[in-house]
Amino acid sequence: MIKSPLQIARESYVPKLPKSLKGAVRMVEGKNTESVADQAEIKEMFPNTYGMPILTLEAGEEKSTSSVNVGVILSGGQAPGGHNVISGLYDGLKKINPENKLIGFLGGPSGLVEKQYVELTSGLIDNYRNTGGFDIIGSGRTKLEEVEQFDKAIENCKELGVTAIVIIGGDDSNTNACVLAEYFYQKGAGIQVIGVPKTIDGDLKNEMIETSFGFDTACKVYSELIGNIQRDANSAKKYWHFIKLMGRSASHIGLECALQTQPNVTIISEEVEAKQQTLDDVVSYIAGIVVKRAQNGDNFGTVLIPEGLVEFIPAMKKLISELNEMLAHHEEEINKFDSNKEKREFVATKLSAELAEVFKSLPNSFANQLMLDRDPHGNVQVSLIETEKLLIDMVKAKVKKMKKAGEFKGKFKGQPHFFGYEGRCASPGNFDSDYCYSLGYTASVLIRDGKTGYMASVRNLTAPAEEWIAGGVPVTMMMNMERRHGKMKPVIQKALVKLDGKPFKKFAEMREEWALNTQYVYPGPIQYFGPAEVCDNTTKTLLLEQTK
Ligand code: FBP
Repeated sequence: MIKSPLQIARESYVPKLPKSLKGAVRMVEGKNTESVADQAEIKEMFPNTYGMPILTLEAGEEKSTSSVNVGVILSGGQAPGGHNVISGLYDGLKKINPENKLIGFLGGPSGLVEKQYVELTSGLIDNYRNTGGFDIIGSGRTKLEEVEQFDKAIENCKELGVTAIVIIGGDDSNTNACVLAEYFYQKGAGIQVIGVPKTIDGDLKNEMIETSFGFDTACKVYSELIGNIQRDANSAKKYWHFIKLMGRSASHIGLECALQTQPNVTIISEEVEAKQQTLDDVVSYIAGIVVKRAQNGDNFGTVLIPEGLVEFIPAMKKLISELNEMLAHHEEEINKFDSNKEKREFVATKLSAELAEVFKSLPNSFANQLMLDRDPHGNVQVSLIETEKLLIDMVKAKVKKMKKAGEFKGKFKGQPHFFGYEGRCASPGNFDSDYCYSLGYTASVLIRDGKTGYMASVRNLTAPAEEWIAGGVPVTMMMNMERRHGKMKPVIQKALVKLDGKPFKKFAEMREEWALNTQYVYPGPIQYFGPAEVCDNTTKTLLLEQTK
């Protein structure tokens, strides 16, 4: 492995652990829990893993256990810090019993079913400490949902002597982890399953999971890039930059980047939905700011667009949901057509009259993108939908009309950008390095104490790492019933941006000023060495959420 000077220097960074995890640890049980909604249905589906208590780790007495083999899986999209979850887990397991072994299943959940694995030794792990990426074992999006897959997993674990699996994933992967935990329990398989909250999207959070790992670093990378673009825009003063930001569904990334960089326009999908806005309303809002800035002589600006926007525009949401069901039932027929034109025509005949009209009114390239394959969890792959280009075209058409009517005297030239993959594998900043290591370490203690169906949780995250509170939360506590692939399924409830929450309120209070007066902030790159106030700080979202 060829290492950059930064990677070599970062290898010696020692992640900070909460005080309670530094020595011997004991587990304290709290109150029993309920799921966030649909309690009766979830309880019936998870008779053994429902209602378990919240767990907190405290300083305690040394506990010796016989040696175990633990499996670890990285699931779904990459997020900065995954390697540190694995190194924290490894170090925790070795501290509990030096004979413990860690096995990495390769390429995501499929590695468990296909018995593709590697033993994670200290030699291997040391090369990946504090690095970005998931390449130590790879990741994947295979969904484990068939009984045959579960039974194969049991068979493979038995052959490898694995008695616990840690699944590092987002809401869908952790839902899966819980289904697996329940199945293993019911079958008496003797295999524990522990989840770890990962996703740059920031939508796996609740009162016990304050943030998912990777959100902090990814937002800092995007904010650096947005800042650089803003400085360019403010220097050349000739382009409007439309920047789509990853984060499949929720707009947390857009909101956090807005708070960090103060762009002229930020669209928050949750607000668009709450106000029942149409695509034209969104376009008119952006065009309105383009016109007002032009009146001040500013023919430039920045617009942040959340990746999932189209799914929050009520008419589009209905269309996508009908498309999801329709595509699930007519996949084979659609795939027989060679051209997108034929596909579009066929799809339009299968939609309800009202939505067929909406579908037909969309630009062809955009309609084609809406028909693309869903991911294994039934989600539209919004990263492939070019909303930034669509909005540029629509704003351009609108201001052209206004120009003709004498309502716009400026210029409008749009530049599209999409930031997503640029940040997902970045070197984790100190916050994610420490947080991830602590999560992995916490998972080792949950395994030591025989827990299953839990997610590792580390809280009090705006305090210094010493004061963080580690523990476990039953995954069933976060679940509700949702329609997926045309059927009602138990899933972890996605945390969307709260319009009455402090981060959104702060943004809403400032946005008019940021729109008209150029008040850009240029955050610059993540700093790995230097004073704590520069290197250890976390997101504005978390800071605002936790201010009393
Ligand atoms: P996870 O929810 O699995 O963490 O993935 C998040 C994400 O990065 C989204 O922001 C994005 O829409 C999606 O993954 C992209 O998926 P892919 O990696 O398959 O291109």
